[in-house]
Amino acid sequence: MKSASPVDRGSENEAAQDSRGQTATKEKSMGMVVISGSGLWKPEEFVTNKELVSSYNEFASRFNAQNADAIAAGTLAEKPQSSSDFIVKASGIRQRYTYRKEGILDVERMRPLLSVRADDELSHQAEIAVHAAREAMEMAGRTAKGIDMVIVSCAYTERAYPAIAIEVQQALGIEGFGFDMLVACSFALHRAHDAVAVGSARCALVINPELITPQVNFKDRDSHFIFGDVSTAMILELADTCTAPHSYEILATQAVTQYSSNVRSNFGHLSFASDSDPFADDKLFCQDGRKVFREVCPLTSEHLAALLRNSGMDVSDVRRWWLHQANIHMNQLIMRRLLGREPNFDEAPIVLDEFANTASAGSVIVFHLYHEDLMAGDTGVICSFGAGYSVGSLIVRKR
Ligand code: CO8
Repeated sequence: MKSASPVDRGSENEAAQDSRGQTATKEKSMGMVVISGSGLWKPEEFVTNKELVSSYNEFASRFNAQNADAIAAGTLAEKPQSSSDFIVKASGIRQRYTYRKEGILDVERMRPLLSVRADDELSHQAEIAVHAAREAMEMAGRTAKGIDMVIVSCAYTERAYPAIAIEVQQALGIEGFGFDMLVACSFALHRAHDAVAVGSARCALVINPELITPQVNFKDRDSHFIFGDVSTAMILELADTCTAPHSYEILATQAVTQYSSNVRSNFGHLSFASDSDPFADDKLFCQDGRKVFREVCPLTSEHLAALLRNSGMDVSDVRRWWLHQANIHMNQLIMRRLLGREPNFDEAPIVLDEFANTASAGSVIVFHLYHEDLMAGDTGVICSFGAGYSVGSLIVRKR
């Protein structure tokens, strides 16, 4: 399904729609919404490719030895060895931050060891959300009093309810309302933008507390290296109220979704009733990486081309591309399709080597780390893409 997320600001707007039904809206001055702050929290602990591969290979060797007869009889597949060189070459990833490293490299465990927190303690995910939120609030010069909407958007929330966003709201002393969304950052930024634009919120805090390593299958050679943990945040408010030193007008937003099971986790509340194993492999991150690569790159580059076209802009008008950090070849291919040449780091920064894929947080990480050098009037694009499939983007201009 393809859907558009137009923003209607009355006669001051210029909205354009292309043949695929994607809509971008270019705003002029009235009710202009800005990004006024961003925050990034990363764990102290990280796992290098070398550590990860060494642990996986030991696990695979033990598995193969323990199941030698079945493997020889052809009833069980041998576990192949992983390689650091392959990981760097295929993905650009050299390490990943881990909220808890303990347990991940333990061949008898192969998953992080997290404590169970009591119901009256701050949850793991709310804790990392608060870290990133505080930095974004500081950058925007906003206290809790000035914020009235909190959105937590990420690949997983650690429980169904109460919403992590509401817990964060309480921890920070924010009045108003909050909710969780299981989708990439741009979709949450769109919701925040629209709420501030129409006045249902004055100032929104959007947080991406990505605790992904607990859902990674570290026994699967094809995907054990892809994800890392991190937390990011952004503040959105009206340009009129913004006093931040670095702020960005949101000129246009656009979103598209297209159903696919090629990135999937079957983890969910039905496991209890369906008598299926809640810890089976299909309840962890699963993907057909080649198909994802083949299908998401054209979807994203066409989406971005349409966004610019519908906004009356050209790719050459964009000073910086803050793209989701999925895989270095995906990011390069998307940019090549747009620019007709290789992008350089200054145009489209990459942080995969340090952070790996951090789902909804990836494009916010690159924005946070690489925006202060832009000059007033410079234009950039924030774009997230991935599971769903879902692609969302925003055109922003430095004030
Ligand atoms: N070590 C050594 N060899 C390996 C390894 C390994 N670890 N893994 C695979 N190989 C082998 C394969 O078996 C294959 O061997 P052969 O040629 O003999 O069959 C060979 O290497 C090549 O394998 P592939 O063709 O599979 O390798 P690719 O070059 O396609 O790279 C990737 C694999 C890196 C997985 C690549 O396909 C990829 O990155 N695809 C895109 C995946 C992606 O981006 N997925 C995420 C999208 S969604 C998202 O980012 C948002 C968050 C989603 C929410 C979920 C959060 C948890």
